[in-house]
Amino acid sequence: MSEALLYSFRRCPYAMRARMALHYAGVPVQIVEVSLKAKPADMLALSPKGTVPVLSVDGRVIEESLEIMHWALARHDPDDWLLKGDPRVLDLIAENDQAFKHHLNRYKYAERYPEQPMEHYRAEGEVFLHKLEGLLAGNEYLLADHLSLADVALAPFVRQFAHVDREWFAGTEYHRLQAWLQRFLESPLFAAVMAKP
Ligand SMILES: N[C@@H](CCC(=O)N[C@@H](CS)C(=O)NCC(=O)O)C(=O)O
Repeated sequence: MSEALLYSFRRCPYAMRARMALHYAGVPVQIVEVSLKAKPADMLALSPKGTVPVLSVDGRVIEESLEIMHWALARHDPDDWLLKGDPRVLDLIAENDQAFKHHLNRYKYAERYPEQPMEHYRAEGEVFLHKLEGLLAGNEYLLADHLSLADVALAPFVRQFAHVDREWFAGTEYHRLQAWLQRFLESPLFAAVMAKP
């Protein structure tokens, strides 16, 4: 394998999850930090859709974060992040990437969606938080007693939701989710991919 190149943006939740999977799988990768306002021409030549992350490896271009994660785990998945193909993993990620992400955007940028007050969008997003809280009643992580692809794919988005109004999140009843997020934020894995270049 030639050295992989990842076009990334440090604070992008999709790029974060791709970086975490690559790091966990031990894939040597050169990270190119991109300005979303001035994307490099070589990145756009590889991936005209213009979103990060983009992985270029062995003549192949992978331009979806979830696909990058799967590519990395197919190489090396020592702790069974894939949970032996448990379909709940992809179902949960789909719910995150579709409905929850939709509500998160409206909550985070509520001033752009004046049809409803911010609290409305937050309440819509909370349906997912409530579900995650329920999942954590059964195990320490979302779907198992160890980290899985679901935790890693979702956590950057739950982090964003929590950080829109940290005081509000800290005051909610989602105690298991708060602890889960805190563990994630303090993990060596997250620290490794958030280190400033
Ligand atoms: N479905 C894509 C979504 C990636 C995405 O939307 N990334 C954002 C940054 S967080 C982006 O690059 N947006 C383009 C822009 O802001 O110009 C994936 O999973 O990789």
